[in-house]
Amino acid sequence: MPVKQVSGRVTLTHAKGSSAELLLYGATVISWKAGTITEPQPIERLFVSSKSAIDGSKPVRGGIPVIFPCFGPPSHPEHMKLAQHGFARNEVWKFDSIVMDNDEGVSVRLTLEPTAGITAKYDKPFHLAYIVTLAEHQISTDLHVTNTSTSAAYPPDNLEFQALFHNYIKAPANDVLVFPLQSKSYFDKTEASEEARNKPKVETRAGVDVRQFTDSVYEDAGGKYEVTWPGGGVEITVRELKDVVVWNPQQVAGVKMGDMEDGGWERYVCVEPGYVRGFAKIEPGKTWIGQQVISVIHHERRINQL
Ligand code: TA6
Repeated sequence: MPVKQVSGRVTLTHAKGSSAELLLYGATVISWKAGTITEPQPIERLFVSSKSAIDGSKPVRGGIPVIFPCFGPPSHPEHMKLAQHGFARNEVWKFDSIVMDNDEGVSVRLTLEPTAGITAKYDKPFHLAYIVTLAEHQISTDLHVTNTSTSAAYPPDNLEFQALFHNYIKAPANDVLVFPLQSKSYFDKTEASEEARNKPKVETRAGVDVRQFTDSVYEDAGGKYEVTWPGGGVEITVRELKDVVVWNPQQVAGVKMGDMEDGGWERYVCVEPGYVRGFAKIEPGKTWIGQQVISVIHHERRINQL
């Protein structure tokens, strides 16, 4: 049964053995298992903390949380009643349809529309559709944001938002390299002062490691990333998601997170494609689509050793 729905969970199974599982809560992918050409046995590719809530009581600490309409603490006037990272990751989405179900891939569509709870803190008209597609060696997630305003006012009733896929990639964190980010401009959120956090830096490393507490927001980062470690890795390619965040709390910040399993920071790196510097804007009736494709890397690629 390539698509199964059981009590708020959707499971996708590909004919070649890969699988994915997502919660209707937050449309959060909580598992993606895939093998490689040389090692075809599917293995878990995402990290979910064993202390994470997955009962809908709070956002999942792991998997692929969907971030909308704001990234981080809200800064846009229309977002000021929202929690960090917006509401998409902690609302229950509707299962809309099976989009594809063949040897090429298994794909499902979830939707989210304003509820009374959302409208109480965010009164802009919107429609979200989230399409998750599983293939033999890759998973893709597409977020469609539609401005459903029917206003003919001038200036137009634009929808202004940020969006990001908060990927927790399962990896030996201290052996990870993320590239190519060299020469890209980034903002270092680990800096102590707000002034320093808002001052752009330039990445000098060919491969970015997360052996220290890392929380870097790369702007206009190129849209194709490799996350590698000895013996493994994934590649992420995107559409419309011009920025990318690299985050690992290490122990210094990880121990302060109540839902982070002991030493969890050693077992993942977050590489998060998004539109998070500035705001995407769509006019009434228009739709914006942000897409990522995460593919397993079949043959080890290491641009430099640690
Ligand atoms: O994407 C990195 C980040 O913004 C970090 O600053 C850290 O806050 C992380 O997200 C997790 O945020 P959360 O709200 O899920 O605890």
